[in-house]
This record gives sequence, structure tokens and C-alpha cells, in this order.
Amino acid sequence: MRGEETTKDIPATHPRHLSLMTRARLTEGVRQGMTSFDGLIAHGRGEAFDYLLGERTHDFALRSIEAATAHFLTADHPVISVNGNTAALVPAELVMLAELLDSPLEVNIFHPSPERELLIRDHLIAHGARKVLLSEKEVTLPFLDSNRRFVNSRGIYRADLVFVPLEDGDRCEALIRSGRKVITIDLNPLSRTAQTASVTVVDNIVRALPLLLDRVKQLNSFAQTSLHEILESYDNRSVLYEAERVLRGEEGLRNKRK
Ligand code: PTJ
Repeated sequence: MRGEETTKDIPATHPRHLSLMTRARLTEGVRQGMTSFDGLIAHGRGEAFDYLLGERTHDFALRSIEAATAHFLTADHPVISVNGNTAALVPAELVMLAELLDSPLEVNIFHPSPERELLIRDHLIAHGARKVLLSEKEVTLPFLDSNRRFVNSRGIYRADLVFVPLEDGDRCEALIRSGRKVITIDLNPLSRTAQTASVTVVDNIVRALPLLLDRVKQLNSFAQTSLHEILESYDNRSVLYEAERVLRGEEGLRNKRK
């Protein structure tokens, strides 16, 4: 495939080195057949929001990370859903989260492709994953028509909490309607997923996931009552409101950007 020039010769001194390297992970994901072409467009949309957010983790995102952690540590059956973008961007971090929570990773993709599902599974295994579930054609989520309705009976189907970063909207609504809690990471606070999820971390997944891992390690020893207190005081609406204000430039919080 053409386009191999995108992964090499990005000088470390380039002012947008991190952003270019992140893009390269996705283009490499496409070359490997793991990430969809649509995934590149989705990333471009994310980049635009990230630019307006100043490409940094805001306090509202830290509050969401705290609440997400409390949800993970109080859930009975948390499951981590992986698509073609997250597999390319943060495979090691997803595997680490699954280890810390002792919960399964489940490949669940929007654009149907059995080949891509297997490539994503193999990529996660290559990064140390012990348990990666695939969808089962006879097991479906209610309230959903897309390919994402196919789930695994030992994974999302029986989960009480599902982590769905970089989601496309419909499934988040379906999961909430069927009584599950949903944690997402989405740079767009106006997206349907962001608006519907139980906890929305408005941040770039490449920054947010390492912070989430740290928080899970820190709060792991907390009593369940303290975790429930965190959840009771958390307000997703106010997080989304604050994120939108930053995007609209109303907070004067935007950083100088490169
Ligand atoms: O692998 P598949 O087939 O499951 O497809 C995955 C994509 C991401 C293509 C699919 O789920 C999709 O089309 O998603 P959407 O509807 O474009 O939504 C993705 C959301 O993630 C958008 O709101 C983006 O702003 C956001 N986003 C993109 N990149 C990042 C991000 N949020 C956080 N970190 C990012 N790096």
C-alpha cells in the first residue's frame, strides 16, 4: 500500500512531533488492516477538538477519570471494548487496564470485517493480552441495528459496565437503555456518546489512558464506601458544560498552540 512515508522521518524536534507520531500509529493500523479508513476521518475530527482544547488534560477530565476509576472498581463485570482506532493508538494501555481490573477485552467494531476483528485480537495478544473476546453472531444487544449489536456472551452481554472509548453513538445509547453503565473517552463533548455515557472523559485517549491507569492503581485499595462517595458527587453534565465552554473560548483557558 502507498503512504509508507508517513511513519518514518518525523524529526523528534518537530514542534508537532507527538501529534504526527499519533497519526502515524493510525496510518500504520490501516496498513496492517486493523484500523478502518473511516478511522482516519474519525481521528481528524478528534484532532480538531483537541486543538481547540489546547491539547492538554483539563481539570474536568481529571474529575471524569476519577469517577471512571470508581466505576471500574465498583463494577461486578467491567468489560473493555476495543475498536480499530483504540487498538492502534493505545494497545499496551488497554491490556494493562484489563490486567488491573481482571476484566476481558472484547473486540467490537462498527464497520463489519471479520478479518479486522482477528487482526485487532492478535495485536492485543502481541501486546500481552491474555483474554480477548470476539463477537458471537447469535448473541445480540437489544436496541441496536449496527454490527456493534453482535457481542460476546462472556463479555459485553453479561457486563454491568462497559468501557467504550472513541464510540459512534448508537451503541452507547443501547447499552444505557439496557441498564448498563458506560464509560467513554471522547474529545467531542457534543457527541451522542459523550452526552449519553455515565462518565465522559473529554480528552485525547493517548493522554487520558495513562492517567486512568495511574488512578486505578492509586484507588485500588480504597474502601467501596469511598468509591461510592466519589460516584455520588460526580456530575457528567457539568463536565460536558465546562468542556464546551473551553471549546467556545468562553473560559480563557485555551493554551498557546503550536
Ligand atoms: O474500528 P471501527 O469499525 O469500530 O470504527 C471506529 C471508529 C472510531 C471509526 C467509529 O467508531 C466511528 O466512526 O466513530 P465516530 O462516530 O467518528 O466517533 C469517534 C469519536 O471519537 C468522535 O467524537 C471523535 O471526536 C473522537 N475521537 C477521535 N479521536 C480521538 C477521539 N477522542 C479521544 N481521543 C482521540 N484520539
